[in-house]
Amino acid sequence: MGIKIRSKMKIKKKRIKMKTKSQTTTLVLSVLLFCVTASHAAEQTKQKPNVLFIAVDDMNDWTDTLKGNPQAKTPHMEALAAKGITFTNAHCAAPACGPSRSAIMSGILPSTSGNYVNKSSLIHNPILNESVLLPEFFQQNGYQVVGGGKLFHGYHFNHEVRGRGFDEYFPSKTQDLPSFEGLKFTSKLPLGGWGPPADWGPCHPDVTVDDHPDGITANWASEKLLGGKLEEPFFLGAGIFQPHLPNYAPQEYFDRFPLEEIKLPEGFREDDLDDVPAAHAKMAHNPWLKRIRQTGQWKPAIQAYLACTAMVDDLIGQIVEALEESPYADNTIIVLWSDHGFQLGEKGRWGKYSLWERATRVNLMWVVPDVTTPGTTSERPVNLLDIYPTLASLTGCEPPKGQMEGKDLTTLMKNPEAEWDKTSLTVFGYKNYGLRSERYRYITYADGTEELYDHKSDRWEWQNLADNPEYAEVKQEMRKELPTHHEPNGVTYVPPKPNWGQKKTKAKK
Ligand SMILES: [Ca+2]
Repeated sequence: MGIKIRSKMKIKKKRIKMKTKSQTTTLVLSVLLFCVTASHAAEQTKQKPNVLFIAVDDMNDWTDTLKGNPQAKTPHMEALAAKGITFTNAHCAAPACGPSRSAIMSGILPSTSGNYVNKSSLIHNPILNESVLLPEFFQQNGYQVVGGGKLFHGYHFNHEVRGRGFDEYFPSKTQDLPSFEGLKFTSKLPLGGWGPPADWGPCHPDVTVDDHPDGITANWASEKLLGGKLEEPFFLGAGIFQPHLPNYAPQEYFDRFPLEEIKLPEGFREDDLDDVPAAHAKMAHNPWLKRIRQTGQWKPAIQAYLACTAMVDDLIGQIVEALEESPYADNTIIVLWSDHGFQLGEKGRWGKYSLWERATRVNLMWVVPDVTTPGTTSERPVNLLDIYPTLASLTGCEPPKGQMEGKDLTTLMKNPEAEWDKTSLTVFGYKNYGLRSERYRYITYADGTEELYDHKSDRWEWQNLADNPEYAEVKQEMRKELPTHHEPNGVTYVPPKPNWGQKKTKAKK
């Protein structure tokens, strides 16, 4: 609303200016026109929109906007949705941090690059290494490029990309995540034996969100925006790490979700895997749910995911509010995305790494001054791969030739119901594909086995229709959308074990 009022005022001011000019002498008019033309050209260059790029890790559709779980509380994302457009049928290019983010940052499909899993190297992959990565793209187009927190996959950023394309990075160009050292705990963490990367729990009551690595990233982003020292046009990326495991958050967020009120996922069914080909387990084995159930930790783990999501929502609210209070509010595009979904028990899984809806569906929201209409949604199938070409289009910067495999979403921003014959593709590993149309999900694995779900009647993908002859034509149509090129697995990079500050997470004395 505010954005609209402000742009109307701008137009009115311009009109008054024109009227004054028409009343001057011819000579003065010519001089003025020359000045106006020159200043207009300068203004056009200056007026390239800024980009606020907010990334969230492992956030599935348990949000108010995507309605994947009524227990979720995300009022700030809901407020953001009211300002722009939410894509409700958006999916990742890959259901893992590394390949998903490599695809976002390059605009290249995993099946084209061979960057399929977290261990796939980025810089030792010639296709990706020779591509213009998104920060580099903005740098080359005269933007000031700053970033903080998790934007690339951690290994890629800290050990490979090392700040490439960024003028400035927080905390540094070799460390994307702020320190976990401010986190202390009173109680023993539930899966202590597994180590922090797979754990969860509330922090010591003295710990506030400002001590949390994500709070630190959000404070950095807010200070950047409010400090007034960014050079326009700028690209500011803020990467929030939660609700990625370990799900640590201040106690107040756990208090918002009393354990006795926690419900198990609506999409869970004990016999759900009975009609699913075995290939899914080969693609990525995941034993966590079994362990979580055995130790009676299912509801506490769900509570922790909801708590961390609520914290992230607060931080999104903080960053967006900082933008709105900044001098850049009227000329900044906001794009918010999560890198893939997460299963909290559905289909026997705790984690991502699958081609089902729970792992592929993501949050994708945009606020684009003078382009998006407040409070709109689009159900057309879109992909995170579309972010790069869309940003190029919205900023008027020419995208690198032959690199973009996603689509420009501007058409849907202007008309959310515009004709859109595209499907959305998720790739995980060599020749494993999940394809989402407006109605169906089709999955095909490297061994040729298949799944097909009708979302019109089966939102939890309980009934595999792949063997039902009535759907032969649907399958045939979906298959036409699959990639024709299947790049072999790229170079593997085995990074050093991350330091989670494990010793620092012991009980506070
Ligand atoms: Ca992730």
